[in-house]
Amino acid sequence: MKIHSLLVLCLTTLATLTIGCRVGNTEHHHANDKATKMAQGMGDVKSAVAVVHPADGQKVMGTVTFTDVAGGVQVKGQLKGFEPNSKHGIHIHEFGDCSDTAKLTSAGAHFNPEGAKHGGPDAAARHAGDLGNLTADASGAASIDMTMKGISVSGKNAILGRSLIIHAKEDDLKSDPSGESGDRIGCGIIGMKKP
Ligand SMILES: [Cu+2]
Ligand SMILES: [Zn+2]
Repeated sequence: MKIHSLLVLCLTTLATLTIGCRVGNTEHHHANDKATKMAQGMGDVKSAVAVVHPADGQKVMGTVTFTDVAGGVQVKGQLKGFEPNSKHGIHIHEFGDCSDTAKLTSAGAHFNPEGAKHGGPDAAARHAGDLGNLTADASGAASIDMTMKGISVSGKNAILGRSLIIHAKEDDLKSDPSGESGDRIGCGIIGMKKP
């Protein structure tokens, strides 16, 4: 009887330990799976949109779409509310935060994942977020349609969740860190586009 009881105790203990271990492992795996799926989910997003709103006292507004294409991201859109025949720096900034409606400092600096210096969209050395300039026509409207290298919507150097910023002045495409493009007059968060 005594040996039998001991055996049962041993088996019970072993079973408890094994189950405990399994539960621990299962929870661990669930947490990992969730993180992986979330990351994969974000990585699957191929198109995004930014609706640009004016900073306090400004007028610029419009919509710009971002679509993964071979070699980069196609950036396409229309904006209005500029002075006629004017030029304005346009960049992707690091944070999707337009909450500082006065100065838009909440958007942070130019998106610069490679630690480069500021440049134009075609320069060898440039911030990934350097889109160059918008040129407004006589009615104060401007359009953009270009392929940006070195970024993706949600893969390497992802722009999803960052912001698109429009400036008061022309970007000189060389002065580090911001091209001397002046105040930030418009901001749009780059979010998932409805398919
Ligand atoms: Cu900027
Ligand atoms: Zn820059």
